[in-house]
Amino acid sequence: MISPTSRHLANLAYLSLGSNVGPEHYLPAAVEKLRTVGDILRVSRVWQSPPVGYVHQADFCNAAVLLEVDLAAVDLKREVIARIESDLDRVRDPRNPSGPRTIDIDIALFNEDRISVGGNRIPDPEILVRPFLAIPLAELDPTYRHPQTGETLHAVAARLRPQSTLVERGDIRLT
Ligand code: PH2
Ligand code: MG
Ligand code: MG
Repeated sequence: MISPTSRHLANLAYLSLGSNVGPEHYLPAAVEKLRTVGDILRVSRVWQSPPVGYVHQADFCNAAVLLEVDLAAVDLKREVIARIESDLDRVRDPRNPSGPRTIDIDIALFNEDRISVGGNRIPDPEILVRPFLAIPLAELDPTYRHPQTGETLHAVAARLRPQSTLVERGDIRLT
């Protein structure tokens, strides 16, 4: 249930999107669904890179969306994102939680909050080490300062870019 106290908040959710099954379809479809939830203020370009972690799967396409919502982070995750992921054919394999997915939507940053939602930390600690997270997020707001390190997203992305193999997928447009 969506908690009533969260209704009148204007929150900024910085979402990281990933797909390695039908990304040409599922990334734009996810943005269309997010439009019904709040105001989309910015969207990044789409970037392709090899899978990190479980490597025996297709390359990922990653992007980021800045969404203004009247929801607490926990409700955004549990009610809205979970529903959108399942509407978009996300199937979870309990034996391989890092396996292929049509769509993955993670709350990477939420205002300047430092919180935990369903076992996931916000800010997502991986922002500081994964180009596929930092580079799209920096396109949303390069001046945003990481709540724990004070580093701007622009600086994080610039630091990670030399070691990254991201290739722009200009054929997938989210705007
Ligand atoms: N997501 C994962 C595991 N590995 N690799 C890339 N390149 N992009 C992702 O979004 C990604 C991944 C689990 O969420
Ligand atoms: Mg993820
Ligand atoms: Mg996820």
